[in-house]
Amino acid sequence: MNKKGLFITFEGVEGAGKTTLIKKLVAFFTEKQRDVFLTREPGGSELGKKLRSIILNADEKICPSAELFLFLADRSQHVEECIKPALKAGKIVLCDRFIDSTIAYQGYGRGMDIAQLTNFNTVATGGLEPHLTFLLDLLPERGLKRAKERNIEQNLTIDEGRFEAEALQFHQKIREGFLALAEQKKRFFIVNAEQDAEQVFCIAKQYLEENFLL
Ligand code: Z5A
Repeated sequence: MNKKGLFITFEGVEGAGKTTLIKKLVAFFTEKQRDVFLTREPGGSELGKKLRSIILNADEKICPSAELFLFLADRSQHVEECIKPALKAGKIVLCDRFIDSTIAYQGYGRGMDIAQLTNFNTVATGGLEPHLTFLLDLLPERGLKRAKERNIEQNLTIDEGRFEAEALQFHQKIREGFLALAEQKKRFFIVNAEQDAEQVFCIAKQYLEENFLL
């Protein structure tokens, strides 16, 4: 791989193991002396941090279109302020959720028009697409259980519960949405997230080494 920026995104249902994989990849890239920029949506920029606390708060009454535009506002600022400069500086950008989450959650989950959402995404990103997207595929009931156990273990209060509060059927639609996207877009690589975290990391690492010449 040359020293041009590389943009990698991570998608999947809640609790699929994105954060866990990203942490392992940060260590892997750092060992290779590559400059990594770790970020997430929502909440990657300063404005985004404020938006995140509004968007994910289940007590805040937000209609589906307002929810969508909050995610898009977060993304617009994030791309301009954080992602584009990091790529320009030749960094490896690891982003926890990006455009595909909008299609899966607001499109497949909330039932909004996918073609329209795709156009909105293009406005928010200026057409920027990831080079690679890891889809951690897991049954939503498994992911939700993992996330719940993590919250108990780490004594985390659930003040970001807007989507956790949704029925299992909603989360099943999200998984279907991600799988449909992965069939359409070449940049996706699906990893079976049922495997233990180390195996998930080894598969992701091997794919990177084979396809991005690290
Ligand atoms: N959203 C949207 O609707 N539209 C949009 O455009 C965007 C987002 C960008 C953000 O949630 C929410 O916003 C998200 C979509 C919506 N809602 N949901 N649901 P978030 O950022 O707060 O959280 P999240 O993205 O859903 O992920 P998470 O709960 O943080 O999960 P994770 O990062 O994928 O998993 P983890 O923290 O790495 O792992 C969870 C636990 O499982 C933890 O205890 C790990 O130690 C354990 N784990 C991890 N991997 C494994 C394996 N392989 N085996 C066993 N246990 C494991």
